[in-house]
Amino acid sequence: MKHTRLYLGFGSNLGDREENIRVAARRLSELGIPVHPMSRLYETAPVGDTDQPWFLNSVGQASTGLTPGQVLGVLMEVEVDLGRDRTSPDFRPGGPRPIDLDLLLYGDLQVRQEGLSVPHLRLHERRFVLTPLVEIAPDLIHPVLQRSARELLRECGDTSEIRLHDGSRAVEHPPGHRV
Ligand code: PH2
Ligand code: MG
Ligand code: MG
Repeated sequence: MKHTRLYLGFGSNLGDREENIRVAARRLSELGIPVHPMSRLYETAPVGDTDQPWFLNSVGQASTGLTPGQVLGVLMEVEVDLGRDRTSPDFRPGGPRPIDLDLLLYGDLQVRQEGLSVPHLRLHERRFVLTPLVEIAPDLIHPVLQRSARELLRECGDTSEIRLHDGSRAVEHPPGHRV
């Protein structure tokens, strides 16, 4: 079976964020999307809807025989498994979530259709994606923009705060932001 290399974005800002990301990666591997390598975890200020807790973000590489549509199905299954509930009255698009799994890149594939956009539409605009991506794949070429991950990070206008997660649970957050 033909295998394709893909890149996944991991984000969490509710509950035990580190555990959520680790469990998600393990579940993905069990479901046919072995994630390796995975970047370190980054502590990132929320982008877009800023009235929510800080995120932990990471990016993982995987290789799979699954189609992009099948990958999306698996990502959604794991998100739901980990408590993501899009039907809850508390749910807001772009708002807080125990886990967010995004298909960033699927080989050199370019698709723009309802429910499936690869490369991810905002990948090049987000330091919380580009910083961990550069850590594991600095020379990766974005198939549409034709620039490496490293170049995209250098040219990215996003100035929101991001720092390496120190692995401890005693992380500082701005006043009013509880994890
Ligand atoms: N995800 C969002 C919206 N804003 N901000 C950060 N720092 N990290 C995220 O993963 C994130 C976000 C919607 O997917
Ligand atoms: Mg996302
Ligand atoms: Mg998402």
